[in-house]
Amino acid sequence: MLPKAKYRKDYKKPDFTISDIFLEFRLDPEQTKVTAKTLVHKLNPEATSLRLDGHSFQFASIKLNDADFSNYQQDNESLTLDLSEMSAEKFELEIVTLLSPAHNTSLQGLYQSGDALCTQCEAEGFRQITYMLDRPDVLARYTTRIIADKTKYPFLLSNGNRIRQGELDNGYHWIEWQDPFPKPSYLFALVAGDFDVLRDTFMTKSGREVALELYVDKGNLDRADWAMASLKKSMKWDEERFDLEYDLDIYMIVAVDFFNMGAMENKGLNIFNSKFVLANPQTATDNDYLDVERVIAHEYFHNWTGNRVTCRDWFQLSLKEGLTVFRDQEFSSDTGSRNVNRINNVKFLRAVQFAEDASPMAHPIRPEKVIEMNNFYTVTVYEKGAEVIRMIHTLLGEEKFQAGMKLYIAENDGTAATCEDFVSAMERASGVDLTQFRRWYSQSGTPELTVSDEYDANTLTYRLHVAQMTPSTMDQMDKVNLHIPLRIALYDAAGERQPLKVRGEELASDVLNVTQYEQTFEFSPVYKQPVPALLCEFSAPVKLDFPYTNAQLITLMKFAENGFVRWDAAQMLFANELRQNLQRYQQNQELQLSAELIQALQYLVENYQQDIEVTTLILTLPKETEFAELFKTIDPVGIRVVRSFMQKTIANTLKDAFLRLYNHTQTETYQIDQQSIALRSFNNVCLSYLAFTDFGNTLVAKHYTHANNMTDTLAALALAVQAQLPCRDELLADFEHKWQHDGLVMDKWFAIQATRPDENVLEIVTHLMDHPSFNFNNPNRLRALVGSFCSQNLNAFHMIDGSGYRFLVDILIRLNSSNPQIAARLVEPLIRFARYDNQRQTLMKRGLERLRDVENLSKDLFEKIEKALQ
Ligand code: B3K
Ligand code: ZN
Repeated sequence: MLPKAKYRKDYKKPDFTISDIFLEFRLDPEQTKVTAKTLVHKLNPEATSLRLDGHSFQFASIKLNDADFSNYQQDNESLTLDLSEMSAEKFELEIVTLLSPAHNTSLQGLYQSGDALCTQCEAEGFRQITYMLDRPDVLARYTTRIIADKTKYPFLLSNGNRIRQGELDNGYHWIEWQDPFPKPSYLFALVAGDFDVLRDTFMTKSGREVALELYVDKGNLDRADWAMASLKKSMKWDEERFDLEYDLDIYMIVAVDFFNMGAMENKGLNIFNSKFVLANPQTATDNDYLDVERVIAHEYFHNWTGNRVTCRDWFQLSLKEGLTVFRDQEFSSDTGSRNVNRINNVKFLRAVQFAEDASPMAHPIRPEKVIEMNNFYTVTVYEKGAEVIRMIHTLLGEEKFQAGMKLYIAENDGTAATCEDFVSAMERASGVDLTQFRRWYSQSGTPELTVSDEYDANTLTYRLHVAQMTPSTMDQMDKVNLHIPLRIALYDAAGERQPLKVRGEELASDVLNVTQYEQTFEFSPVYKQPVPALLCEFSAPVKLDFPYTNAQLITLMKFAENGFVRWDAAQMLFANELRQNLQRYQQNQELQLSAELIQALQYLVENYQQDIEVTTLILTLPKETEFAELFKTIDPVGIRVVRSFMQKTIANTLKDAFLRLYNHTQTETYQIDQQSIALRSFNNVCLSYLAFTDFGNTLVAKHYTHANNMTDTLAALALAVQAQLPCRDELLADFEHKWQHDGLVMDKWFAIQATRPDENVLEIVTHLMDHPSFNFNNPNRLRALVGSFCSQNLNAFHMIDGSGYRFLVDILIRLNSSNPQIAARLVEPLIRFARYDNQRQTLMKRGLERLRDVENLSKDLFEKIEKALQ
């Protein structure tokens, strides 16, 4: 039987709910016994049957009000109780199930990670533990008793407060936890194991002391401090900016090595992929540090946006994810560099979310139709979702936005809410009409803004003609016009900012409301022909088309007041160069960079001190995958050739300046603060060009040897490989020798190997799957090696002989049964065949057909393959 889709429009309130649940776990990796006692309430007096979700365990028994009960039907994913004889409004169920966590490679439900046992329940993992009304609008109070061998599992953790504990005679002990806050089953968590613990406290602004506990694998305490500091910083920031305070007496974070995603916000007991907890200067790069801080913050912020106010159904996922990403972005921007954060977020959105819109998986931030919910934890729901919240913030301003937040939380605290509840609160608290704006929730795709301008020197009038259009996506043919906030600024040709006036009156806001298919905005007086900065700070997640000349872009890049605008102008310049040269390449003509671009870069490099962060980001040549998004049909070979040409030409033209500044920006001691990170990044971007000059080998090898931190070590190693320098084998071997015991650090090495420009990279990657540090069941290893190869090494994955596709399909066939969630992540590059030439398309489709015919194809893969082959 083919998996069936669920539709948002079919939402129905549950007939029954569960107010209290008492769980007992007798833990054993081979066979864990779970007893679940629930207090069930009938909400719909007409209901005669109760369907509980559950699968992947052994069902042992069921009792209703303490009596054996056999009036039920069981299928692959549920148990349906016939309650036609039951008139009581309220009754108790007791269900016993048997699980084998050691053999649960799906990493959902209860599973083993290293020597520890842990859970992952979002979205629908709780039903792998026991039969349950496993839906987010059923909120229950949880009491959890955990019984386990005391030597193997000295720590037994669950949500809420520890209320009781005791010893048993056979070397076992038990602990009971109670969570005072009703919550949906997806926020349930349990961890058992032996750990090192970092303890601290946080005093909330109302004066409550919260115990903070961070659990890491034994021996890893020297990598835990940064995560703890990040947690305290997040708690403080949320009090200051959002006036939100933590609500339990304890907050625990556990780091585990086997985890499908980044982390999970379970109430009072976050479980993290160790990648987003562990950091010290020897093992983590600056970016790792920032990622740890961001993810710790994100999960903490969920306590209010996600846990206290949760989602009514999974179609509303962006209600908590979009909002929480917006909050973590604001946290990073308030406590670090706003420019760097905005630029990196936009880079990511353009390269990854725009690509999703152009793929078979296109969906609105609030999807209409889902087969496997895990497939919708996407950049669209998360990052575009955050952009939608950011647009509301732009339209309302901080003060009204915060008033909207207050109202939203006051109205929905302790309940399961919808996106509509959020928008409606924002609207009522601010008085701003969001009727048309709501379409962002239901329309998928990347809108395109086509802008042209017109200057009348006689009347001193400047006009911007703006047209909007959202191209059809695979899920949605017809599109409507959206409410798009378009932030602008005007400069003159010398880079001087011009005021925005309409008939002499200065505008109160620099945001234009684009609401129609075509609109003209008129400004006067404007004394000189302006250079418009459009979509400043990326005020909406759209593509912009304006016929800029290179000279105009260079003016903006040099002189715009806003760092984002300067960076964005540079992106357009690079894009123009790439497009022109790709054309030359495809027509067998000689490649060349414009003198204008070279001069502009020269100017930037010489003046780097004006804004070292933005300069670094401008100099960071877009990745092949970023360039690829400029084209409807992607030429992986051409993009590699042209990008590499650009890299080498810039390097060799500006090498003297790069060398001087490289030498000038060396740092001695490693410090992790905004300024030091900025300096290191600049230093490393200089090196990234120098690597492609004739002294590349010497410099890169020296950089590696002298490095006293992972940022520099890794920069050198990656460059040695990318520039194919003679030192690379030695450096690769050195790194391997030093870190082979540590999978997390080795992931960096695997990723560098996977993205090698070498001809025989597939052979290398295939061999590395037998490397002692590789583990097929560990998602981090798979993402580092297989994921990087297929999604980042465009040239090799799309090899015209189809070898890259065959490699991936073979792996996916294995993963289909061991970890379907990861399989469905890794299949992404393959379902995007429509973006390639016919020959590649045929090969890619053949791969997908081979997958489709696999026996017991998971829902996860089925959903994506069906959409792609449709
Ligand atoms: N809410 C979790 C993600 C759960 C993923 C389920 N497949 C992490 C987060 O977004 O904070
Ligand atoms: Zn989240």
